[in-house]
Amino acid sequence: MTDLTIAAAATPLGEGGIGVVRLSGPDALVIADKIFRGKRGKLIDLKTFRVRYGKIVDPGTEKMVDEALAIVMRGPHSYTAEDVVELQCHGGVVVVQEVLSLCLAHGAKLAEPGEFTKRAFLNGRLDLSQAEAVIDIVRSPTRLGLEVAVDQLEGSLSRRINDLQERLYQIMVQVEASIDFPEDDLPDVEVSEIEAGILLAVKEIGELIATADDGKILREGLKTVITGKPNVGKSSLLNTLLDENRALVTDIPGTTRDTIEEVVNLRGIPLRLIDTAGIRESQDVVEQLGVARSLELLDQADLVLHVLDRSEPLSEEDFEVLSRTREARRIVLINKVDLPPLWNVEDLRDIGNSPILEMSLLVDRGQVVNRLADVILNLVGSGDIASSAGSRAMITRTRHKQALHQAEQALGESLQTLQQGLPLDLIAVDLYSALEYLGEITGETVRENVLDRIFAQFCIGK
Ligand SMILES: Nc1nc2c(ncn2[C@@H]2O[C@H](COP(=O)(O)OP(=O)(O)OP(=O)(O)O)[C@@H](O)[C@H]2O)c(=O)[nH]1
Ligand SMILES: [Mg+2]
Repeated sequence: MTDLTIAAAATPLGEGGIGVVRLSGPDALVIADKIFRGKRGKLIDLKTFRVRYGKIVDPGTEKMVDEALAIVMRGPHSYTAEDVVELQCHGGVVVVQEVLSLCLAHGAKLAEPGEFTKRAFLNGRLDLSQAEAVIDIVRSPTRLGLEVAVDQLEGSLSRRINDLQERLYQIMVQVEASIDFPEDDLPDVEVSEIEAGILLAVKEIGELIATADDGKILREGLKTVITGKPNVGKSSLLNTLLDENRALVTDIPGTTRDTIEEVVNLRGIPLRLIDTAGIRESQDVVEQLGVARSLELLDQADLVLHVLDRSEPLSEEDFEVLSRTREARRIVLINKVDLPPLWNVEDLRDIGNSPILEMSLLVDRGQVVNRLADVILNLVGSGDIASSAGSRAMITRTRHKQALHQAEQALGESLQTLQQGLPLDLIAVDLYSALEYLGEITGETVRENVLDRIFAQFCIGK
């Protein structure tokens, strides 16, 4: 527990119904009492989970700053497990800042990003995967993403990890018992029992890792880059999927020069759609920059939507981009089929097994969205993200996935040691590191710099 009391605005700075300033720490009530004048006495005398109406004043002059409600939540039953006071004032930029300044002037320290949640973790109220779920809840781009994050906050992942750890501990106990009494060689039954236990753990870790692709998509969205040469209909596609005229569409090739990014909710899957400048050789400096950026984005895409125009001859630019995205998860969209065709699907090269969709963004916009949604949902993740989310623990972060991979590897090594009949001390070492890697997920064994990185992603006041 720390002896510093922190304060921050818990609501975004802007106009709103209410604005909340939150205090947490041993002096939360004392500091609040310095600036809050309750109608019926001091907050320090108030029971936990009670609300009091009153005024916020500058104690030097007793001048009123705002009227407010004060909520008292005493530790350990509070968000941070410390004493917490939330001051609900009117939701305005200046008034919230004034109330916060008063808290800071009377003994509180300005909270760092994520510091409230970090305290909840350090005080043992949440484990690390649950603390991470808090920020995922705040940021979740769709309802499905929210469901997965809420499950994680509820401990779905923690329980799986704790369960795995518990069983590995038991194996460890068996192994260590036999190290302590080396004269009694381990009977064969016990060796095969240990082996079976480790194999089962490896299998379960593998199952968790297998959810990582879907999990990442639900948490972060699918980075979807729309590419193709100029004038094929890329911006028309963006507008169609968004159902609004977000990007400029003209019949002049080279209309889009900068990238445009928008999030679309496609049956629960968040697509981070990026419309890019059409790719071609250009003398125009601005357009060249746009093309360079398009190419860069192509390399980072989770999904590429390559648009082609069937009413214009295929060109080297078409083929260049097709060959560049050969390895990518890609859908080839043949547009403008309402116009007389100048080529056929057979004329395409470097298509691999990318699905092909023929369409007209001018004539059947409504159908395009549905057909494209079917193809995308088939192509990404497990193909059935929507129904698998919420029904099981999912891995949504690279950090968790890496820790699981490392645990898997350590267990793999312990199996080899076992199969080669090497001394059991060696297995103990591998089991121990597998346990440590699993502990990184829940935060048992995580290093301080990793913690700092995690909480730095939060906003101030969370
Ligand atoms: N006939 C026909 N015209 C279309 C279709 N889709 C788009 N267009 C037209 O094609 C032109 C170019 O469309 P955009 O969406 O601006 O193309 P773009 O690929 O974004 O072009 P750049 O930004 O220049 O790279 C516009 O005049 C659109 O109205 C289609 O299916 N059929
Ligand atoms: Mg465009």
